[in-house]
Amino acid sequence: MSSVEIFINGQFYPKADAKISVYDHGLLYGDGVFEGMRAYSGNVFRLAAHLDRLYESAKAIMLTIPMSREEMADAVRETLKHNSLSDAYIRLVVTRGAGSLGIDPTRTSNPQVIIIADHIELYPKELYENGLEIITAATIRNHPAALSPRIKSLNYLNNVMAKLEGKRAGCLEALMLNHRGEVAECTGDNIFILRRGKLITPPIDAGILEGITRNAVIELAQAAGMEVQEIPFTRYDIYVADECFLTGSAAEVIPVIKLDDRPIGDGTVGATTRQLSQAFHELVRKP
Ligand code: PXG
Repeated sequence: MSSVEIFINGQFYPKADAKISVYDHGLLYGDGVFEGMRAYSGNVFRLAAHLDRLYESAKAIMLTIPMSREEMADAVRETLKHNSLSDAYIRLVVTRGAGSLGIDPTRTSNPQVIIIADHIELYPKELYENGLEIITAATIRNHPAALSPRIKSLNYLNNVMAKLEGKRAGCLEALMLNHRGEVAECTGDNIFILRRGKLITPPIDAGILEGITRNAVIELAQAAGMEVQEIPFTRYDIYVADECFLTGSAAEVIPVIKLDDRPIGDGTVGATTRQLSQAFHELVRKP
């Protein structure tokens, strides 16, 4: 694979030389924010929505991003161009910067802006055809009063722990419940179920990340005449659902055929899931 060059604070560095300080609070405390997005045929899918979320996440943690939104959008496109990539996964990271060894974020200087454009394959291709099996993790999603799940922060340890639970149970993704025991989302993907012809997904106040893929799929479903409900539900509703799928920038739309060893519907990929997945792939390639 050709060598990737990484954007750090306005300059490009070969992957092996792309480094930041070990005193950076992003490393020491997970103090920073990030975005994961995709480019299709040279266009970054919903770049403006990703930048809205990035700047809002930063505002929520009182981190001032040292670039305007326009400069950031240009930097993202420049990173793709610099690496001659038209279909890619883009990871944008803003850390609090290097400081003292104490937590105090006011003693840091120079937030670091890092943009990586590379390829990602989250799940093997056959799982998009055959569907994923997931389990419910015992680790719950962050309590919204502790750290809002709406902030896409570098502090992903609760999702990492849930992912590990999934892996140890032989699953590539895990379902996370919220502090009320309702379905929230998976470790890096939002969740949808289809039941009696209605598409259902947890509301934002269930304590989830407002996924950009989620929002695109809701729009596609509504445009296709489906009824979409953003309402709280529990695992029971997944056990008795007709179909289930996950959405995310990295995962795109991936079917789920089993939760906690119970087949969902007839245990195969459903027609609506296929329809929405296809509609999503058409949407992202629209100029
Ligand atoms: N929920 C969470 C907790 C996420 O981190 C999504 C939903 C989907 O959001 P978008 O906007 O992408 O539709 C995410 C984002 C990974 C990985 O390796 C996944 C994400 C971010 C970083 C890494 O699985 N997903």
